[in-house]
Amino acid sequence: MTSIDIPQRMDKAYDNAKKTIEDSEDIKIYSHNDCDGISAGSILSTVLDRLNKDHQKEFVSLDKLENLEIEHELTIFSDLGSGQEIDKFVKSSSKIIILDHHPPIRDLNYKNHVNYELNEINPLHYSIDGSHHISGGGLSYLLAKKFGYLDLSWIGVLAAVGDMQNSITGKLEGLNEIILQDAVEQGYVKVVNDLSLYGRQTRPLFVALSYFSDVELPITNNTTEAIALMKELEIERKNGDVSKTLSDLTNNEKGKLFSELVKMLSKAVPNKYVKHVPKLVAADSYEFLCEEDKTFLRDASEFSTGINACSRNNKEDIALKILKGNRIEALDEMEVVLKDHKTVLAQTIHEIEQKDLIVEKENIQYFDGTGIKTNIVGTIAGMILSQGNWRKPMLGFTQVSDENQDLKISLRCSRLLAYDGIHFGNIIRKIAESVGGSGGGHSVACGAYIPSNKKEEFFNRFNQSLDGLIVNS
Ligand SMILES: [Mn+2]
Repeated sequence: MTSIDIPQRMDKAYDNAKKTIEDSEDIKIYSHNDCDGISAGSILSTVLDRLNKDHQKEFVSLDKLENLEIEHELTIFSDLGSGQEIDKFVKSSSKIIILDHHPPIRDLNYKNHVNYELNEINPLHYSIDGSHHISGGGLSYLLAKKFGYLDLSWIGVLAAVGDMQNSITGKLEGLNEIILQDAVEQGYVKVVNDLSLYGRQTRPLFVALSYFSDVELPITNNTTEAIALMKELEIERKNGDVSKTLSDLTNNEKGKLFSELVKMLSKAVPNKYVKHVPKLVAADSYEFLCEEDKTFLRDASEFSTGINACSRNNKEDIALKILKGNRIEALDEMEVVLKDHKTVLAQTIHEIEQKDLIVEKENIQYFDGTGIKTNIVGTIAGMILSQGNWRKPMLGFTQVSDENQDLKISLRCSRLLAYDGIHFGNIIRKIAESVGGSGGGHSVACGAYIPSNKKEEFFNRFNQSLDGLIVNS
């Protein structure tokens, strides 16, 4: 049982939002076009479907929100809106609901001068952590809950995982616990404390092990070593003809693997990181009990990859159909998108390796990703980390678009650096702003936009700013 409560004033804001929705007929949802935002949009759209409310929905990137026209009676923003100057777009007759967990530019006492109806629900207004304690999808679920739709709670769990809200502690915490508790009580989700390896349901275990990249181990990028490790621990590689996945292991086997990984890691990391090692190896995972066993939909983390693949290829409609329950043609479509997405990622990584594009400085490493789409450069940075030096963050840059010469920069790093107290989201924001750009994000995954002629300056400043923080041997 969780002892977390929604702050009273926030709860009241939800009551008001419910009433506004009940009183409105012509509704538009703008939601962010990432896994969290698509989950949020699907929850809201499902609520409106059930209320027989006509509505339109659009998934947008943050920059597209700059020139918006608000024409509908009620506009709901989810997983975005708090950072935007909504006043510029509205009429006095507009009704606006914002459900966002990003840093807000307005506070609770904000008075708009257009006199429109604004109900902005943001956890940061109540000193609740918006990076780890509630996601955009979670905020949308809490609204659905006001209508009694507790069956949508699993999507709130998916949104939080897709938003990496559990990435530091390996658990869902804060208001996320309320959502998780609903999902567990309703029978939609099972929490499994498990090894922290990606691909629990679908990836052969020896492959999952070879992707371990927070620290470079003998098994990293080496399936032969991974297979040898399993043999040594007497863990069978196959079930009949099929490779075992993490979800096939007995608790005893998981225990042996956990101990061995902790041992290997403790030997491989500098002393100051040793205390953080167990957190690298174990974490809660979330299983969707209504999904078929051994499919990527069964595990929250793998499911979120499917949604992300759709979002990065502008196929939000497919993701939306899946989230609304279509498991027939939408699932086939998503599998195709996912497969193509993985092919593109593998090709791109191969190219970066072939061309030897990773540049290493004292405290950082980066690659020129010119030609890579802006929305996958972060994923690539995360995957390529295992080719570089895990002690340093990996950054990649690419041009924003043919029309816009600015650079999009993405950063990924080992979770050990975050456990050690480094928050790269804050650092990248500061450095980007110092060269006339903008940035932010999580401690282990973040990004920035900067003018292209400031590239050298940006990387130099970034490198310098980490003096003394990075173990760079
Ligand atoms: Mn979000």
